[in-house]
Amino acid sequence: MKFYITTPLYYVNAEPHIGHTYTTVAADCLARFYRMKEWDVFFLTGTDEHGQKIYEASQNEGLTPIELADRISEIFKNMWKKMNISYDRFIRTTERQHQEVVKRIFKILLEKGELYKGEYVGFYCIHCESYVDIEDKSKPICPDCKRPVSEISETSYFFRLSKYQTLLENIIKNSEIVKPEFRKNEVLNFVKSGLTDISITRKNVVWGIEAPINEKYTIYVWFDALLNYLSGIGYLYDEETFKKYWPADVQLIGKDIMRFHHIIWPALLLALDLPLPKKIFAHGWWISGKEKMSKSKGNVISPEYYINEYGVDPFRYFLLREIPFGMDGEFSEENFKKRYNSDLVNDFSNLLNRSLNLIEKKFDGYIPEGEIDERIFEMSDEIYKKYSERIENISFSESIEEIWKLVIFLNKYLDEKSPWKEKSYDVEKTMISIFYGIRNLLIFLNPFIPQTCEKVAEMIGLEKKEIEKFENFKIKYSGRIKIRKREIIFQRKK
Ligand code: ME8
Repeated sequence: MKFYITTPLYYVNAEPHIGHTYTTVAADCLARFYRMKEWDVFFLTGTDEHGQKIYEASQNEGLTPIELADRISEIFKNMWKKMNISYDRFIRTTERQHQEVVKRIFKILLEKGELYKGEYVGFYCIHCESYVDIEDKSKPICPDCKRPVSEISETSYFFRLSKYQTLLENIIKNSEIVKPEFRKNEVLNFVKSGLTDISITRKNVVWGIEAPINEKYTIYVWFDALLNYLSGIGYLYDEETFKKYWPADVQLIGKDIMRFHHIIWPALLLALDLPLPKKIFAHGWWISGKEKMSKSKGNVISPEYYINEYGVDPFRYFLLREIPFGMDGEFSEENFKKRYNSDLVNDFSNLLNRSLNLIEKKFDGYIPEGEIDERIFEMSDEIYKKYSERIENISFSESIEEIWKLVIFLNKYLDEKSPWKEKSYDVEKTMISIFYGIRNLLIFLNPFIPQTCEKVAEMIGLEKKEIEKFENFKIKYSGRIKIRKREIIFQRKK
């Protein structure tokens, strides 16, 4: 089985913020989940580097566009390294190979009659890199970001988007392509309201891929950027890889870029006679101070603070646990701290401390051998089924809730059996069962908080590879296992 997952390509006009880390951590969690099922996974992310917006940002910083792109794409890569993002490829739209693919696709579409030359008269929002309809022409403001827009009147090549209206309507209605489900109507209504052909070349934008024709045009940045999902896995130059992974299984995006992904993108694929992605999931926004986070509003929360103050894994955990994936959520330190102290410190870290402490005191650090309470395995089995279902449905928070049933069970089990009391009985059985319960937790939580799981595995005397496959949660070890060292994984924050 294969699993191809993508994130949007982030613009290089600004450094990564919490919103970018959100989509990327979510994609990473899915990629890790499917790798643990031993599927052949390809995880693509990268940066979107052309267009007016980047050009202007570079001018403001006194750099050339490629200098800015080099600098910011490096910052994205470093951030992903810090956050343990296990991408298979980081694509930059300024790469030669990607540019060649975009040019070839342009030519193919031109030859197929999917493109035609016309005149574009209308408005353009540089911030959204989007052609926009303006209600009040005396005050030309972008309907989405509310910034002033510029008027354009120029010849251009158009893509016949309108031709796909009925086909798209049927596809959206009858497939899983628009996710979550509650977004379907919104997209359908937009399609039904009428699609117009879109201009995909620009005359006066210098920072873009040159159109492969005898006139001087650059290619519209969204046409260029969307095609990364094809060029990133070898379309038109490595057919074997492309055949292996296309169509994409899950494409993650924020709800801000749904129209590009749920309408223009499938139409381009239809025009190229390519199969459509299985799911394009639009998640909600992190809000800060009641508004969507963005650099220009000055309400951007930097991931660095949370990584330094709490650690990478608590940050990953919070992003995926706090809010159901399709919904918006307020990002605040207060909420973060609450979640951190209750789930990671009280429930998880305390379970580890109490258990390892006992094993050390009562058994000299050796995991006792003997009978295991079968409920641990029965429960793990059931949890794994539900957890898998939920994660396959891209419901991260709900899937963690399932895993947490085991955390709660183990804490309760420990309380009930009270192996620290003088007169407790079944101490061996209790502790060996707790050990296997913890082992299974590490397996289940591995896609979410990989660094922590690896560290705890090492602490309890296991190898990293033993928690890297879901199959392993059924295994019972033979031979003695000794705890290696003990440390407090998560410290309470005041
Ligand atoms: O749109 N909350 O790039 P971009 C949640 N280059 N997610 C957020 C967010 C927030 N407040 N802010 C940003 C582009 N995101 C194009 C994409 S794809 C071919 C081209 C995330 O840098 C979310 O995934 O503006 C959103 O869709 C993406 O960052 C936009 O990143």
